[in-house]
Amino acid sequence: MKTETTLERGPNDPGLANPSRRSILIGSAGAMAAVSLLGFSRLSAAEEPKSLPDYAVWKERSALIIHSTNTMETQRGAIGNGVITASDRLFVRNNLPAPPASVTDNPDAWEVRVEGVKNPRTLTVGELKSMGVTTVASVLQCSGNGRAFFPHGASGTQWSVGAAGCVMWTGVPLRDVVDALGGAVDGVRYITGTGGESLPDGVDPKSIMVERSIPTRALDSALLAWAMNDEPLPHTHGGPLRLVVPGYYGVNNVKYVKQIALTENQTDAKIQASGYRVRDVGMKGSPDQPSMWEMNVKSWVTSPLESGRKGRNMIYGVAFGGTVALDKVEVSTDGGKNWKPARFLGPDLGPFAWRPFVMAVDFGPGEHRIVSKATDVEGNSQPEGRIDNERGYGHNGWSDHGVTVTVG
Ligand SMILES: Nc1nc2c(c(=O)[nH]1)N[C@H]1C(S)=C(S)[C@@H](COP(=O)(O)O)O[C@H]1N2
Ligand SMILES: [Mo]
Repeated sequence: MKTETTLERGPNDPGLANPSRRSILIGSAGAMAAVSLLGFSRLSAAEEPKSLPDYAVWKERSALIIHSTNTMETQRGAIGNGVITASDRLFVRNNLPAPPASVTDNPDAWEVRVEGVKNPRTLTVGELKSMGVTTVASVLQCSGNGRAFFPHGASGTQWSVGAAGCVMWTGVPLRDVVDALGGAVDGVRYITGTGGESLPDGVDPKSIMVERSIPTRALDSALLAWAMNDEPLPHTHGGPLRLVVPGYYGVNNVKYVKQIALTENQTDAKIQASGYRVRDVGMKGSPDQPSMWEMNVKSWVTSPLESGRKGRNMIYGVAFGGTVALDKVEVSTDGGKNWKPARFLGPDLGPFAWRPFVMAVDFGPGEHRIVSKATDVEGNSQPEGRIDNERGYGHNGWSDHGVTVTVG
């Protein structure tokens, strides 16, 4: 049984919208065809890629854990204690092979279709740049960040803490674009963004396309971004243009966005209809289950990780509240029995950004279990445990995210 589980849910399983290890090994002929059409290589654990794929070759290799060609995580020890994640350390997650890198050769020429407004239009990035501009710091985090801590072996990339980063996005507020095109048509409830990957023939597009719907309340903060950390948006992260939805899980931040539609209903693409749905272990995904939209409050320690020193230690970590600003972070060095407030470090870059924190502690010899617990301004705190769910989404329990440090 154990062996079978390992085969089906190995650490290199490419994840939700990707063909699973299971379909590669024992799937139907149709699934086999889909795998080769998509260009995913079949890798066994021994053949796990150790070098950066071409489209992410500019990344800092030693700061990352390479799970697969399409999934790279920031090492916990490389997260640091800064307010902004360096672009070359930011995690990468592609559900589909990225479009060719040449799409960013002339970024201003990239086109996005806008539907569901009184005057639907196709706009170039060059035109968007004349419609308004804003910069926002926000946390980008995969829904499955923390999946590795679920004991049931949730399928998908086994992310620990590093499928997250805090970056500066620059672009036009989506609301400005909607207003410029005459406002929304009546009756719309969702913003539906479509990714610009080209899909192979012979596969039902709905089954693999990255098309996500989010509630129109996100118009308060959503933007169409062409820059990240003050540089043109890299192809790796969705350049030339990406929908950024501050405080929402990664999947809603559609890369290479080619269409934005204000819609009455959610898209029936698989990634929306049954993907990214929170349900009990063993259940299939369906549209009546909660979708991975707003992120919950979360924090984790980034240093020290394995060994501390006798006497004074500085404990560092990061914390964020999703769409709600943070109130406080508390740290415990005895596994959650006693808590002390940590101090925020550096400037507050707004409600969607993460805040590095620090707490000084004096350690005697032995093992110390360090855990952190964040609370937002609405009083939501991280729970101690986890909410088990089939795909291992949204884990913000403080216990699993702790670290055990040895002082010799
Ligand atoms: N077009 C497109 N957008 C996408 C994806 C994708 O595969 N294609 N993956 C999503 C997921 S699941 C995540 S977690 C984030 C990852 O963003 P990053 O690669 O810039 O870190 O992008 C999201 N947007
Ligand atoms: Mo994700």
